[in-house]
Amino acid sequence: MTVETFSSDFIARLRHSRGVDLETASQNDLYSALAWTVRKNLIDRWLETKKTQAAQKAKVVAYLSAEYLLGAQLNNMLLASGLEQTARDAMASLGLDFDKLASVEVEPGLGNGGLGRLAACFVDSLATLDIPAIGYGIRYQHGIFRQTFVDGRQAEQPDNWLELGSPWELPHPEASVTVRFGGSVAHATSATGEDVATWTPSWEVEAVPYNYLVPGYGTANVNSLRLWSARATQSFDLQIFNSGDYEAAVRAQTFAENISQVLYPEDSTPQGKELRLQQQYFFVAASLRDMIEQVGTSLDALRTLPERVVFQLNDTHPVIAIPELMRLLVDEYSVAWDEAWDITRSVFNYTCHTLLPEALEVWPVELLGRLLPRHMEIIFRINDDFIAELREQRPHDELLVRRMSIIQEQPLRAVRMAHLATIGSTKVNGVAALHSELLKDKVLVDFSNLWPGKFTNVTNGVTPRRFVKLANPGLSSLIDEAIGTGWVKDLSELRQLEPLAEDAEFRARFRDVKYANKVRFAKVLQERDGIEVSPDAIFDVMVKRLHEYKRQMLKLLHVVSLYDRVLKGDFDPTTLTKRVVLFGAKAAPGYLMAKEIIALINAVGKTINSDPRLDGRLRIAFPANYNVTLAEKLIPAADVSEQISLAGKEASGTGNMKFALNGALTIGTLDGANVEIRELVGEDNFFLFGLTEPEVEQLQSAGYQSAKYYESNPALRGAIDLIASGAFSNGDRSAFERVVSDLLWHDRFLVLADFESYIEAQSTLESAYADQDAWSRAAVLNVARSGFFSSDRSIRDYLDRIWHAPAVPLR
Ligand code: GPW
Repeated sequence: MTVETFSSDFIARLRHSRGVDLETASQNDLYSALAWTVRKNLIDRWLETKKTQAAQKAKVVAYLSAEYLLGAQLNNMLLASGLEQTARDAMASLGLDFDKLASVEVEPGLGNGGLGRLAACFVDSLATLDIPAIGYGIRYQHGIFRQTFVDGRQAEQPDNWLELGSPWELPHPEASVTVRFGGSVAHATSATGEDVATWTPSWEVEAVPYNYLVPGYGTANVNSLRLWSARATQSFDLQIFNSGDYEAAVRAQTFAENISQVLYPEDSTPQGKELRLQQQYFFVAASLRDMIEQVGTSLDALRTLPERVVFQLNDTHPVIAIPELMRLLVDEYSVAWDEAWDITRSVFNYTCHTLLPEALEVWPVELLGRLLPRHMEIIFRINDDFIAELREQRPHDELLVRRMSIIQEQPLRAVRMAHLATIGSTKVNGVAALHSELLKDKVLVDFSNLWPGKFTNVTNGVTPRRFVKLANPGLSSLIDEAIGTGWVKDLSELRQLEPLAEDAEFRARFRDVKYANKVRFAKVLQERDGIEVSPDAIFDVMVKRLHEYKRQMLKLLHVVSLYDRVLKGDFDPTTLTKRVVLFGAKAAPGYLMAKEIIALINAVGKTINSDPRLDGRLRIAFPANYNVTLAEKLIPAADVSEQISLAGKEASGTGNMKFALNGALTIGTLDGANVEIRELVGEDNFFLFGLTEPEVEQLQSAGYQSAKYYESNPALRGAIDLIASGAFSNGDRSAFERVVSDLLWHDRFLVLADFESYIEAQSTLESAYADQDAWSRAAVLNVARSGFFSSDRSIRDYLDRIWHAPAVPLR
């Protein structure tokens, strides 16, 4: 495509779809036309992909995820279509500023954090590897909230990403699927003596599919993401309307459409709200129906399901799919229960993403039984069969039965979704080596004893397209020059950079790229947030959801203790290496402690940033509303990556991988994928600190008392006392009382126990940074040795260990 055809397509699109010309177009008109022009160039590939995959009856990977944190679309679509330069030149030829237009896009933030971003990386890699795959999820009208700070405290604004329409989606209301809820179940016995259940639901909604293109990189393949949007059904409306109650009919519409209104903003802590269960069943029921219809609903076709599709459950959020498939097979298609169960178990696999007990989803039997009465019965039967089998294999162990039952009795009768997922799946995987071990040995130990072969690991990964090629063009060019361009599709090729770590000239160029990225980010921060940072400082970065187990408090105590020592005249601040501590973090709106910590970070920032005694050598920068768009600018600029969760709590982490791939050095604990990062990059190129997971266990079972660490470590005591003194709250000693007393009397995540070790590692880091050439060598080695963390590799592992779905390349 030439610049001229691009331009004329663009103008035509502006006129014919938006009804405006160049002179009258708004920024949104221009952005939309630009997006449409780019999209047009991927549609033929997309249609060809669908045709080829259908013709071959290839096995399809159906990824079921309640979240997709996609990030901006235009940049990725341009990369996939190879049109970036053409589009830029075309806009320039029309006198338009490409970058300004691109910045009109509001990223689809249909996820909370790591789990949702992982799903987005996975669909990217599946497409790139030519795997027939579809991502299923929910088209939330409002994605993750927009965060602002009011007097340093988090305030939430609704995300309105659809306000001006999205040019990337293709709605298909004619292909809607009806999803039913509530009502009651009647039972009868068939002529052959089988139980026949008839579910009479009490209400229903329509699920409208919206398709999104998921283009592979360096391939013609373009897969689909299908997100469902809720709409009131005609009959539902009509029923009420005929009764003459017009207002009720309109209200019913609102009620139905509520289902896909908003993403629940809790990350790793389910709230157990009824609407959330409605969302889960809504998208899962529509997706199963969609998939099954593609395979066929005759008995013969249904029996081929395991060869035609594999469903991957992204955590327990879509696990209601297991009883739903049983219901479809048994109740709607008259498959015998045992055969249906064999089919069901062979098509599902479950990925667990946590170790925190409070993150394990449970649904009260009362709620689930009211919303989905037939599913509740099916779950009970699955459980009865499972327990009968268990009692046969492990007689006289009723405690084991209670531990493993899908139904928990205390403190509330509820369905343990992780147990249902494990029982109903072929494979269960964790998301990093350590996490998968802990899953097997702790969280799901009874199940791994019963079915050792069921458990496996697939270490997470990130897409090198978005997080290196697009986000870090400077580094990408440098790599291209050194080893060619093959790394974007085969990230293990980065290994070829290793010898260049010894090349002083290469290191200097690598340093120049990092510096330029810091300058670029400083500019973004200035324009976006009015925050000033100097590119000459160490960029020390901690970006992730605010959660106590991730320990933003530990990072903050480091800063406060430095400040405290300066105040006490312990050392001369001019000897400090200039450092900007960058935070980015959203707190779940109902997570009060997390919000207190945000307020404290901002309060400390306000004080130290304006204290002349620090001479600008230590600053905190906390831009609000950290999202994928900001990450793409921030990560390439980072010198230091903070991965400081308590060992045994972070399942994997994926930000850690993005930083290493962009040449930041990690300071971290032996948690999640940090363990593998350190093994690969080498212990000399990683700043390790903190207790190990077994040490954490030991300390906690011996009776951890955080106050002892406070008593015995003067630097720690100084930092905590300074916070408690009101130094960051205009003398108000009570302002951060909750945070302080929690640290002193609870400290569930052993912040105080790891403080000393952390401070030591930070001082080692600071000395290391002083030798810029040695630092660059370590940074180059981080890049060269992190190719393993491509999500392409994760997907190959899923294919080998779990999915067994062959690639279907286009001719
Ligand atoms: F609790 N993760 C997340 F396991 O982002 F469901 N949200 C969640 O709700 C959960 C996990 C859940 C994250 C993990 O915390 C992180 O360690 C991991 O890297 C990521 O999922 C992707 O596997």
